[in-house]
Amino acid sequence: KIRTLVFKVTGMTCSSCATAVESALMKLNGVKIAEVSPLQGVAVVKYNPEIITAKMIKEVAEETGFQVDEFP
Ligand code: 9UX
Repeated sequence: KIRTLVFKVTGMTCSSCATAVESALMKLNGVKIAEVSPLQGVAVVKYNPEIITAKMIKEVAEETGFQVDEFP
């Protein structure tokens, strides 16, 4: 079962930023798809919650230097 989460990503100013976040997320076991829009400051992540948690996704995404928050 795949779950889709939308995160708010604060601080991206160019498309390379978005690519960096996407690459970091796509390396994760359990993440199927990560699409990041630098203009909207949004990351859409499709993942398997039996393999990885939303918190882990947030923490890895933040290692790229941006603040990442789950939309409530
Ligand atoms: Mo984007 Mo570049 O926000 O160092 S500015 S990757």
